[in-house]
Amino acid sequence: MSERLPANVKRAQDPGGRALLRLEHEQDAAEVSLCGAQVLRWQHAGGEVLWTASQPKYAAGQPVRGGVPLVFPWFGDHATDPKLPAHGFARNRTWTLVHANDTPEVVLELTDDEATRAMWPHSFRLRLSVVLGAKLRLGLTVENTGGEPFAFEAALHSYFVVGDVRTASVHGLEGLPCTEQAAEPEAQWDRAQPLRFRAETDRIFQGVPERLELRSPALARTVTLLARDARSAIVWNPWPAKTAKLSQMAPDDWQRFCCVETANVREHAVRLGAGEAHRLALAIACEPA
Ligand code: TA6
Repeated sequence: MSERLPANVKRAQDPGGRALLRLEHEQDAAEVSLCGAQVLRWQHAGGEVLWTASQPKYAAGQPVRGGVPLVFPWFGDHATDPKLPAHGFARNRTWTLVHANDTPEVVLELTDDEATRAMWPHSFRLRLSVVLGAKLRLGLTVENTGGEPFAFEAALHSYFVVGDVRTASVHGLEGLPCTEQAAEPEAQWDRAQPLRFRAETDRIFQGVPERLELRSPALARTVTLLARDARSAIVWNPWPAKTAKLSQMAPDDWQRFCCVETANVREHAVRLGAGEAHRLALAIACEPA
């Protein structure tokens, strides 16, 4: 898209010189990288809502650790080929701006090419809509543009600033079936209670409600996630031991964030017939607690 942008959508560059789009609304701003259609920042009511690692790498073909990396078409490690990128390839590819308006909204697009088909033999069109207003609204549309059905996993892998993860809590997942993937998790926890962080946490919840809350007493802040057509949620904090093995992280970074991811994974992978489409939507609100 080469035509002029609305006044509240500006082309800019991130610290690594990669192209990004800056959306402005009243005193708020959001930044979206064309690399991976990754929302990098959301400044709201004078504060940053999305977390970024202390040693971020803004390099071509890889996600910054933070913001909202997109997971597609598989979640986690590839089921059979360890050489393929974790969390799929969508977050590593350069997307194209196909629409912008003065809401403000931007729509970025990624379609299959030889490189993606070598990793995943299907034709697809992804579109990510980002709308900035009182809330930050994301919509990920997946279209099967080929002649054969396919199944995919997808997630909005959102990193949130929490101040001190040891006093944060996630509400709305109580009593749901979940799988803990952490290497050194909490020995046991009361599933009837809101999720608290007391050890490495890497839990996949299924059959999740549309509304989840992340409460951060250290910031006197509540983030509300209102999702549509997302049946999974993943809650993640690496705790110190795993943090030491992760890229872009300072040793104490684990204390200041958690991920609450809006997804369709594992048994809730989405199946699309030829020509069918699916839209995963998320509205993020951030208010004083
Ligand atoms: O969503 C949780 C998770 O799958 C963790 O296991 C951890 O690997 C995290 O994603 C970050 O993955 P990344 O590939 O971005 O380092």
